[in-house]
Amino acid sequence: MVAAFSEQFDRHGAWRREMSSRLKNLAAWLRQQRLLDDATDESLQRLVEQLRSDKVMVAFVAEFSRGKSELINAVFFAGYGRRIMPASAGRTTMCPTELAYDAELPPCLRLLPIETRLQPQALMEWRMAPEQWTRVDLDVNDPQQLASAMEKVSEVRYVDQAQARALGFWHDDRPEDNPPVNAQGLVEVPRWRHALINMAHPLLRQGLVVLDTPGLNAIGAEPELTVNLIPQAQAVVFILAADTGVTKSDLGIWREHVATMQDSSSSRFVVLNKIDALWDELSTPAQIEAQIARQCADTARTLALQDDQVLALSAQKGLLAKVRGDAALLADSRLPHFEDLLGQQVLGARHAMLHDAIGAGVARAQAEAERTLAMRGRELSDQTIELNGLRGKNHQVIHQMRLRIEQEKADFDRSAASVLAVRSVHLKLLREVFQLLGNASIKRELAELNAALREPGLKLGIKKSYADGFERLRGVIRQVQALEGEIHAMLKAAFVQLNTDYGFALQAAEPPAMERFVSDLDAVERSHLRYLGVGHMLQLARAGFSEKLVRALLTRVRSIFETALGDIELWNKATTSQLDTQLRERRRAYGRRIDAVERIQDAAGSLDQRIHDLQQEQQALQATAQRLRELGHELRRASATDAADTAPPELTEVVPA
Ligand SMILES: Nc1nc2c(ncn2[C@@H]2O[C@H](COP(=O)(O)OP(=O)(O)O)[C@@H](O)[C@H]2O)c(=O)[nH]1
Ligand SMILES: [Mg+2]
Repeated sequence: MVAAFSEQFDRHGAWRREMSSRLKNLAAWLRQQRLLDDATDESLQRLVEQLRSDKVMVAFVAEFSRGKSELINAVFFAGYGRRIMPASAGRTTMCPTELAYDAELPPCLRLLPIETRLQPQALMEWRMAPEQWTRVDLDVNDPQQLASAMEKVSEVRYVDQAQARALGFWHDDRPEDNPPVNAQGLVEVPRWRHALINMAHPLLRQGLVVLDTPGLNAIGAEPELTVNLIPQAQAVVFILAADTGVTKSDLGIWREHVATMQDSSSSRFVVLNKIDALWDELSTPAQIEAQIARQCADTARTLALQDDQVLALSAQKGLLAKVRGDAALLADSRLPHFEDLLGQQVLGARHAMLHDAIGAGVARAQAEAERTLAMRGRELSDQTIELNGLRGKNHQVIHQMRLRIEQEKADFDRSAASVLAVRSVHLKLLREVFQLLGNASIKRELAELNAALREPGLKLGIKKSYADGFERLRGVIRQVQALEGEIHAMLKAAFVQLNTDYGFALQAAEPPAMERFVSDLDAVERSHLRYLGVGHMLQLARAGFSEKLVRALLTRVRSIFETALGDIELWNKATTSQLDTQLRERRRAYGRRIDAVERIQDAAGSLDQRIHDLQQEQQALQATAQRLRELGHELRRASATDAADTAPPELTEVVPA
């Protein structure tokens, strides 16, 4: 069964919504049972947020006029019945364009003027300065207005060579790659540097982000695109055209931006577009078929791929067929096969990632709740034994027992001091971790690389500086890992002591793994080195360019360190919550025991009645434990349902018991 990308994405969206409503129900139920500590609450909320805001970015990377925008229209926007991205001869995207949905904003197109390239800020920083962008509101109900507003991404300006050079579109060392000069000696450059389209399209609402890029010249001039944006996309679609074959500049883009991403986690697709150019009326279908196969094989060989890794299709006919509802033409366009693969790979990977996160989160919540239930169960049976021992005893014995419980409680109250001592050691170590992952630390570790990049002139030793800088950053993560180990060992020892001394059931949670941040750093380093490796050394000699690269680097490293910090904070919270929960549960149990004995002393309640109540509470506790297992099981089962394979599930409300 071949499923259109939009259907697969809808199902994935429905699955995400279902999972988040199940997680919310789990949290509500846990809260009702007084089994939800702060840390579990926060980690479940984070999961819900992750499910809600999960983004899937599909980046289209290719030379001018290969049909990127047309393919985007065909796969995502055919429902509008017309082109949304400008894709007709002479009306091509001139600047990188991101299509996404942000509920905080009205439907609009935001454009960042090309002149911002003369300033050092990274694209990420410009994103946070909305006033610098030109905003055009979009009327989503008026396809005509929509399409004409979108044409802004095709706007150009004419500047002299010096300006073109300053903007990054003119290179004296590679004259053959420079844009043409008009009769007045002026160079055509894009009017905008970056475009953000905000639209409440169903796919975009569910977290799809589409990145349309212009050709080689413009991509090359924006280092951040290459080192940050494209490597972070979940899928990169590289497009060639059947009528042009593989040209030198196609190869340039392939080598520079696509081929090297093999080792990254994103899926890569190679599309041979415009196969309708081969639909020759005088050839038989078999001949056409053979010709397409031959061209795919040639392309595969040039790019060093397997034949079946090149997907032949016609974006234009695919779009036309969808708009007209022409099933035969749609089949001929071969668009559905590409959509199916795109959906399966991208959403499959997304599903697996979220499924793992849900599994881990639910298992943690369940373990925490089970620990509390076990503790409650133990208290109940201790108390039952205690009360059974009072049968037929006189007042004096009962009084003695009360004194003993009060003594025990006084002993227990002293545990608070020990808990406090553990916490203060814990916090001291954590503060070291927070400092290591803070901004000052990043700046310090990258100071040399930063200085090397900012030094004027050719930077021949720059690769070494990168290697050193990143080794230092990895060193920081290793230090954090060591501290985590230290904290974990300290907590384990302290918990064993507290458990023996005061009858707690504390268990030190495993620290969050840091390996993934090391590999994130590796990926950033690779993307920078790769970028410098393909002929950007000369550009690096320009101060403005290096400045941008430095800023792009810092923002990226900062976000990796912040994520690591977030994980560690949650781990810390889990420890604190566990201590709080156990202190609270124990205190409550003492209160109940004293209360029970008091009632018996005052003859306010019969011993038998009290013991009977305890038995009922035990049963209720078992029912709760059973329900907890069921909820966990249901959640895991629903999460495992492959979003891409099943019909959208009904949104079942798990009614709190
Ligand atoms: N014959 C044919 N032309 C196409 C196809 N896809 C795109 N085109 C045309 O190729 C030109 C460039 O397409 P566009 O999407 O703007 O290319 P981009 O620069 O890569 O975004 C436009 O005139 C399109 O109509 C296709 O599948 N078949
Ligand atoms: Mg385009």
